[in-house]
Amino acid sequence: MLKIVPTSPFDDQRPGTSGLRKKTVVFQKPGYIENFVQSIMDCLKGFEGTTLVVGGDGRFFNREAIQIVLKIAIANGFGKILVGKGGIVSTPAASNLIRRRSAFGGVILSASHNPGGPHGDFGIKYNAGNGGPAPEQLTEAVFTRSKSITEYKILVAPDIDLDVLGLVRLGPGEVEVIDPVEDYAELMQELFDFDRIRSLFKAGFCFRFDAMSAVTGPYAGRIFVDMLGALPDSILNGTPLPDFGGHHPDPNLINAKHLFDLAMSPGGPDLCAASDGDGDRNLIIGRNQYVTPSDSLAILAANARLAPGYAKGIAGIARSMPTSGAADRVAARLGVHLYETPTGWKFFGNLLDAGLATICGEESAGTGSNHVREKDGLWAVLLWLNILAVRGESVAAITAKHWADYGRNYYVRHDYEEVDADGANALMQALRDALPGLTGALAARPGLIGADDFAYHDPVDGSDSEHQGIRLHFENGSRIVYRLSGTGTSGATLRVYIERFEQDRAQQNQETGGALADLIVLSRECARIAYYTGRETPSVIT
Ligand code: VG1
Ligand code: CO
Repeated sequence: MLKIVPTSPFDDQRPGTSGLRKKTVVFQKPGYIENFVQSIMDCLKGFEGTTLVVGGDGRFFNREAIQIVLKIAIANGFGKILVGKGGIVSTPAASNLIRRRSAFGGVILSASHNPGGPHGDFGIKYNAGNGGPAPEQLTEAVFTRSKSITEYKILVAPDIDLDVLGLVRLGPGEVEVIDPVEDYAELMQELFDFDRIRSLFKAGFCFRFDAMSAVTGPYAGRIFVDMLGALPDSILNGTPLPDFGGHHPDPNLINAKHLFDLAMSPGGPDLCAASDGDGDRNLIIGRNQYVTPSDSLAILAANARLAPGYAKGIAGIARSMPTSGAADRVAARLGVHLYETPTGWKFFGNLLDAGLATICGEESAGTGSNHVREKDGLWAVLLWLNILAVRGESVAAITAKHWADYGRNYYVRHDYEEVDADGANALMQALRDALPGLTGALAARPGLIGADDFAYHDPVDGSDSEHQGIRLHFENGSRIVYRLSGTGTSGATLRVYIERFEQDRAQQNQETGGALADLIVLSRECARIAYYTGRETPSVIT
């Protein structure tokens, strides 16, 4: 039975960098998620009778939200829904399912690396038929629609049992509960040399992967242990839990400090890795060697040919603007184009679809390729394993050789989290006002040779995105970048990205904080951070 429910619009459903993210309690407000899902349906065209992929990262409210999505999607005319068993599908696996199964699109329930639980965050996003996040025009249309919506359509039907594989009818449509790992594991087998990685493990290579009690546990167990022969105790926190075991599923050096300590300990594992809530981020730490995401992108791109899926070479590299310039020199060496895009994976989609780029990455622990249209945590770990297996060298040796060859970009990100939104906006405005002619707090700064507000012109669809971050350019390629986060759920978060290039091999072994000390002081002074935010120091350093 179909029910049309009168509803009133919500005015706070503006999707950010990657979908709509709010406190879980906001999503639990009567009609909130229904409004947003119906708004998505109202903005899509021509989906009658087609297939939709649905799944999430297993966080609190995931199962309830999925039942609502299934009933609204079929009430609106979708013919079939593929949903992961237990409501589980990682973000990259959802992207793959949309593509492989020729679905019209997908709905992913996740707030990614944000904490979950009743007091944590929840999120939802729509991915299009290419498997990638909805383009800005669509997310804007959905937001506009959510402000004027007056009713939603939903089936009146019992809930689907998400724990039983197979096909069941739901109203006029059908739902297939599928194994969320199978298609993804097949794709990984096509891209990487599983035989060589298997030999690596057989030879005693010591590996730890922390799934952070989030979505990647089932994927890691199947691929690393069952298929590649890693020891079962290689996987830490491998069972998805609604509250992620009370941990923060963001694989950075603070939340995964135990991995860092393990990798730095005498006789520690050869490779420690982790992924985030929805499986699209990656953390890579070799024995005695942390690899920054920016360096990881550069090293993976430089060595991609060692994996069967990239043996013919890569067409181009894309990185988000705040990501360090390390990949730029790899692109130059390979003779391929380097694309610099705004933050957020959606900007890579057009480049990948058009075949202009093959490998993409962001400083925020996101790396991926044209195999799907999302960043992909396990993919990055598998590509590292493939490279390590073929080169037979340690992570530290590969990284040191890379720096010696290409130069090193010292890099750090400072986050000032949950600051007052008005203060953060005023800080950005003051910087913008000072850009022409380098006036105000930008006047007479040593080494500052220029500044701009990053704007991107999409070479594929011709769209323009402005105000994507303030860049201060210093001599020798050093940079300070400022932008406000689009994924936070309370107050504002100011992100400051600091980078210095070092070609001299003798100078490549400094401690990052020391190597960047002068620029760090400048980053605070140029933006008058303490004045606008009341914070002397950042809350998170990655
Ligand atoms: C952050 C990162 C950005 C990433 C986004 C989504 O956005 O900086 O690089 O694409 O999260 O990642 P922001 O606007 O807060 O800086 V995820 O793992 O949430 O899909
Ligand atoms: Co994520």
